[in-house]
Amino acid sequence: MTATPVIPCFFHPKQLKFKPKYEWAFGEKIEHPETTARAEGILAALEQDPEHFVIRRPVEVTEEMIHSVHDPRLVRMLQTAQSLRKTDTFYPAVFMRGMDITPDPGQISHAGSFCFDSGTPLSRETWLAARWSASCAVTAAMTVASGDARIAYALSRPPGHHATRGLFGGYCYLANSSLAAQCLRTGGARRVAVLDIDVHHGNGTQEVFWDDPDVLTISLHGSPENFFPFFTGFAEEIGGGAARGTNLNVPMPEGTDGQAYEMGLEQAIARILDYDPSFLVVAAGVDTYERDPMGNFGLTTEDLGRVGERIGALGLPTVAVQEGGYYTPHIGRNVKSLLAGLAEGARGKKAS
Ligand code: Q9C
Ligand code: ZN
Repeated sequence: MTATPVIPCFFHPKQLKFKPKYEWAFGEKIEHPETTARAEGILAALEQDPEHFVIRRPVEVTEEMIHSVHDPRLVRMLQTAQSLRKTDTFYPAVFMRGMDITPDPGQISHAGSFCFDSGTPLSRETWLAARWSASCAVTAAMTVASGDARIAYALSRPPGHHATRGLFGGYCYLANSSLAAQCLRTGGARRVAVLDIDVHHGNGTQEVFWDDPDVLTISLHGSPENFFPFFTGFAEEIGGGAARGTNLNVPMPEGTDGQAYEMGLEQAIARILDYDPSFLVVAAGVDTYERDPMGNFGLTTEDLGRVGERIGALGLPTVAVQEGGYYTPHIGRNVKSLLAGLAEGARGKKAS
């Protein structure tokens, strides 16, 4: 029996410099869910298993690469936040619209014009952490594109799939999974598929590639009828222009368990097989976990392994980018289960 190859996992300690303070939840001030403990929990679990995972430092992403996905004005706003005072956390609070206004990305008070969600704050460390988070995704993509690994993992934090071309939100500042996909495209890939298994709709990825027929975007998530981000993620959203049919949303009801999830996943798998991409990006949120504090699905650690195995069995060179998944003592083993599943599936060992 041959061992599965070691999975390179990218992470930079500077990603831990950003500590969003709190969030309002129905009038209650709660600790901000996007904690450093998430990343630390994942890192500790991976480090404990050197037979299967090796931690590496990412190469810093270029501004040119970031601009291949993002409006330079969003980048400028995140950089503006670097001048906040050390102890300040800035919550966008003015969301002016419908007037003849020109938001200034050099002015922190205009941050609401570059943001869609008041629960996603800025501090002087946001840009630093977001840049290294994106660097993990892009380095993982380069590692797979060059053939150095068949599967690579980016321990991206803060997450990215809610960030659009011009807006941050949903705890996301830079669109890490989109950047990974774009990186594979510029590396010469014919077609790339992004499969988003975070429990929330990947609205940012959907928007970035909405008109691009060369990137298939798929998201499985809690129905936006009653779940964040509310405005997007409906099945009717299929892509625009020449890209019609290259976006697939699979909204699922609250309480979806491993068995029900499998049916949605099979739909996604069938679409990917039909599209025949040369690379796969998995927007790997683990907030589908039954005890996730933000999620509303009921997947177990073992279910996550089976999901990984099914995706791995596609046999595609794969970049897994961490998205959501909030702190429980199980976050590390959940990510490990998903990644080990990917490797097992890729090896051709059948799910039991
Ligand atoms: N007070 C990701 O999983 N906030 N983002 C919900 C709760 C938004 C989650 C409001 C949740 C965003 C990457
Ligand atoms: Zn999520």
